[in-house]
Amino acid sequence: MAAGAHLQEVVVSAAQFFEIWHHYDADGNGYMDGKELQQFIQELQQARKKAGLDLKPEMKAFVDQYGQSSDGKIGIVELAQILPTEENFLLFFRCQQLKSSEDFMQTWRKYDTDHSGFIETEELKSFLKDLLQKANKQIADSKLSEYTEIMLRMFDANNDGKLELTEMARYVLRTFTMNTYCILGIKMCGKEFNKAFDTYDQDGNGYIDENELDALLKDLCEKNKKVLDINNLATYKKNIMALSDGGKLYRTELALILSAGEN
Ligand SMILES: [Ca+2]
Ligand SMILES: [Ca+2]
Ligand SMILES: [Ca+2]
Ligand SMILES: [Ca+2]
Repeated sequence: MAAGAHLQEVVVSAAQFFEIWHHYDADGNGYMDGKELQQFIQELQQARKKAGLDLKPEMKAFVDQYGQSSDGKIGIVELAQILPTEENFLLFFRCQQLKSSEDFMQTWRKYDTDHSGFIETEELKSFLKDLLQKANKQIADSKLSEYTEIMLRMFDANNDGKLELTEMARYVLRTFTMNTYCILGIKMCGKEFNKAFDTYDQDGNGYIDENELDALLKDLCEKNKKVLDINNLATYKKNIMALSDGGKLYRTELALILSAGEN
């Protein structure tokens, strides 16, 4: 069945939700925007009509808000609120206790139990399990595995079967601006990163502080003029510092942001 047909469902299952998202975010940039969004709105209205279903109030509000404008931009979290999504699955999008970058980093550290720098399947599963438990929901282990699989596929932009910080942050962290994603898009190889870290940790105390970060970012902007704008330096700095541990960026932390890993 085509993804568009799922829009006729009274309840959209987790798997259908994933197909819908995947289909309408055609360019895979993490948003439904421009033509994608207009197509979605059109087909949503058609599908509900065809199935003899009214637009739910949240759908109607959404159509009213975005139907006429070409600059709308919908993330996965918003989509989950608009569609009649399977209740337990929807919960993952509702109980986002991650209000700040700091919360996010703490959660990340907690669930990356093997300190690999990635959230792998089992770690994601225990994260989702805890979320459900906090909401007093009991679900079968098989269902939890299904949700985990779907969440993983949904967030895993580079298809390596595990989540890196940036893949997760893109969806969960609303405070991240597009500007910051530009920074996150610049990855150095492991060697290059270590060299940069040693260079910019000027006092050699093992972490990059705010002033040292300033120097690092200036040089990064200089080297990547096409993607980074030196005028945004303060924003970049603010967003990266927000991920730090009390103003200190340790090697492993900064590596999550700037290093592409081994080699
Ligand atoms: Ca898109
Ligand atoms: Ca891990
Ligand atoms: Ca990945
Ligand atoms: Ca230092």
